[in-house]
Amino acid sequence: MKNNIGIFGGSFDPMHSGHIKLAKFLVKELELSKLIIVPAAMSPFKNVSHSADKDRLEMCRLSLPEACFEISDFEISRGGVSYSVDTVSHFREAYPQDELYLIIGEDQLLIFDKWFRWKDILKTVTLAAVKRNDETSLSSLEEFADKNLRAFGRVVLLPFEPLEVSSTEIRGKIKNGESVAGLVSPETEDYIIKNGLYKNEMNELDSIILADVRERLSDFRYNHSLCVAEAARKLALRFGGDEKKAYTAGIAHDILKELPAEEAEKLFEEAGAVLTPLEKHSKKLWHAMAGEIYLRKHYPLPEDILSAVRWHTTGKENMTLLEKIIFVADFISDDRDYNGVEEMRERAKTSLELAMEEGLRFTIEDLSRECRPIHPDTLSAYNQIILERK
Ligand code: DGI
Ligand code: FE
Ligand code: FE
Repeated sequence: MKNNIGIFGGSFDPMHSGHIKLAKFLVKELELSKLIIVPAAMSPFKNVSHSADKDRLEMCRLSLPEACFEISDFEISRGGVSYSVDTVSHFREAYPQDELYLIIGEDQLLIFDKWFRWKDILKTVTLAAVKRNDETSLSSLEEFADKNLRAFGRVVLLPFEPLEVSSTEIRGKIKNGESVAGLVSPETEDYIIKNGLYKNEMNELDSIILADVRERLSDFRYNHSLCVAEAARKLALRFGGDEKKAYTAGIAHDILKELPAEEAEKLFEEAGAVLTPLEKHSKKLWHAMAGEIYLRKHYPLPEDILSAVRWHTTGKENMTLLEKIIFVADFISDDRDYNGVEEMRERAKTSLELAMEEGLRFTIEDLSRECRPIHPDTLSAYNQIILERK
């Protein structure tokens, strides 16, 4: 006997009541013996995925436990971004005799002839487009399918009343500590809370800056930036600072660490920045100065974040809490493994000043041993801490 089988892809991050309602509707409407849910693989560096693959799969299972639903890790285990044509071919091989339906939204139907190898998709499966009950009339979609698609395969349109709920909304609520009862299955809600998913969601600006950092830095330094951000967030929590600002500053602090010297010079010139002879000589200091100029030019960041980036390498007199947090986070982040890092982490548990003192001494000793100049701001920061030490 020929069975009807549906293929329903998406990021499902997380699967919500709207997906569940649609999945159940599809089983009934298309008389499916099985609906295969295929969570998509996400590009790790674009930061579009908010929870781990295994969590998205598990939340799908928790949302649709009935036997007629199958949760497939096909796209996730292939890795990379999959083309639908590969996914439908895979299921066609698995079910050579059955009627396969690929579920898409009406917005996708209207651009379906732009999909990669769309004619092959139509050859392989029936397209089932879910249509909202709104202005776009069913007949105009039918007309579109007739004119552009049906010469190549079967297309059915399914009018459906969607729920007003989105994964973005759910992630936002979790992040703000609000309840998502009713928006996801109760089991999914438990799972989200138990595993702390979406709690520390990155905001939009952070993910844009992080993508920029990713492009500009080696894997090693990109990872360092993430570690500093995380360390800064924890320090902010410990010492009453702004966790979000600390995280953003951490991500951004070394953004220009690998910028070629000529480009840094151009930035200084453009911004009218005048460097002292010592600063001109010590190129290692440039990334903090250039970083501030670059970030100010490209992102709407508040002054306190910009200045935390500006002073993260030398420090200075009268540092703000956020400046101290970034300075110390740079020394104690998880990726650091120099001699004495453990003692530094211990110091940072009791006081930022204690850790700064040690970090500054470490830098001053190191530089003088190597006969390199010490920036006056580094000395001012150190002296102030020593003089004010209780
Ligand atoms: O960017 P990171 O490697 O994460 O760390 P950072 O921004 O603290 O940079 C460390 C480098 O900067 C290191 O090579 C020493 C140098 N540095 C820090 N303070 C001074 C300094 N160089 C000079 N000449 N004078 C300073 O006061
Ligand atoms: Fe740095
Ligand atoms: Fe750093």
